Amino acid sequence: MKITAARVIVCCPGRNFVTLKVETDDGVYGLGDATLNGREKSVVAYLEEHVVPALIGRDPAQIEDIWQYFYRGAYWRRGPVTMSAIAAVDTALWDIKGKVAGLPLYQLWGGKSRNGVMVYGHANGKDLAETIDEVARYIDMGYKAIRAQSGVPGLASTYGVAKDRLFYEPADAALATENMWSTAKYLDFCPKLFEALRARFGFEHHLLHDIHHRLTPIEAGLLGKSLEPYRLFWMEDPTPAENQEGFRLIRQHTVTPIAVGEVFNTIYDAQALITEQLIDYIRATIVHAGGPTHLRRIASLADLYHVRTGCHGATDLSPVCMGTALNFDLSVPNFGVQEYMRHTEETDAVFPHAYTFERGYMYPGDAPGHGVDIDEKLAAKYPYRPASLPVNRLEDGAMWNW
Ligand code: EZ4
Ligand code: CO
Repeated sequence: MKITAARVIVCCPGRNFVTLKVETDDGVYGLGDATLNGREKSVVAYLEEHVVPALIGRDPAQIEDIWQYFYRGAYWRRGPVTMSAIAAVDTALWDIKGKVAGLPLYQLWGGKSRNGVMVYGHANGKDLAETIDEVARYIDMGYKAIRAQSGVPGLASTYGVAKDRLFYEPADAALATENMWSTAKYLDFCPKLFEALRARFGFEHHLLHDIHHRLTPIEAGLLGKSLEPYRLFWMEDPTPAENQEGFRLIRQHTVTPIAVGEVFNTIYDAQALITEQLIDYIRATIVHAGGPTHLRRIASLADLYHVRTGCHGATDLSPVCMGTALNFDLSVPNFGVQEYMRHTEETDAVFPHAYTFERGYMYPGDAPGHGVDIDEKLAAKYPYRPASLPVNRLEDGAMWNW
């Protein structure tokens, strides 16, 4: 069997997606997600200029060798653009292997370690009262785990508060929107939010919260400590993780569990965090961390240190990524939870998929491969639209982390 063609498909059914389609001489094809929010075209160029020409003629069954070829062989290792491109190839090759075998990917990865994949949804509101109502709505929809984000009094806007009820898309303008941030206002408000949520709903549901890289380690220690009575499932990205040692300081001060890694692209980004048990959940996912081949390696390392998986699953990760992640989640022994932000109807129509949601759990389905396809005719009706993630400034105008 040989790879005869590989094409990059860019479409925007509500938001931009980059998809790699790898075709073979016996008619089987595989799909991989290559979407990098706000930087889509750089991955398209990397794939088209540097990856696709080297793929043609290779045996698609040689997944590990092809992964190593594009990782080691590039000389310039790692980075989100390179690793998203490698992930797309890797995902497409696993998809082909599954289709050839007639098996869903979780079967190739050792079978089911659980019956279903617990997912968390995003409840968010412009203020405390609206956020409480939204959490109630997610409980009604059957979710067992719910992330709560709220507008902060005194801040015009913040991360995680959607304009639309069920869908959240932060990449809103061709040139980045500027937001304003105040750590003091946030630290004052955040514990009040979770106090109110536990007072109203009790402790039956898992509650999660995303800090989105906005605190210093010592501030994160303080917040984690003040949230302890409300027993969060996790606090996410308390501080930027380039400095992995910074998490030692957070750990000295709080037992609120920590999840990190949605922006990671290799195992080295999490090496100290995992081996020193500085985090509880690793959020790296298929598309930005080198595909299933590399993510499974990260999960194996994490398993040695009691770190569980909590794959990123925002709307900018395409259904192809979601279907692959669900196969990974079902099979991996140290799974924790899977993020699930619903895609729009337009996106779901462009990417017909086997996965389903039922009472707080998701199931990848039993279609061979990852179980997600693309309707190319429909995709062509939604051309690419430039969109960037926002940036953040402090009240004095200094740049901050968004
Ligand atoms: O801001 O995926 O936990 N989820 C998140 C996301 C990220 C976006 C960035 O593209 O932090 O909402
Ligand atoms: Co996040």
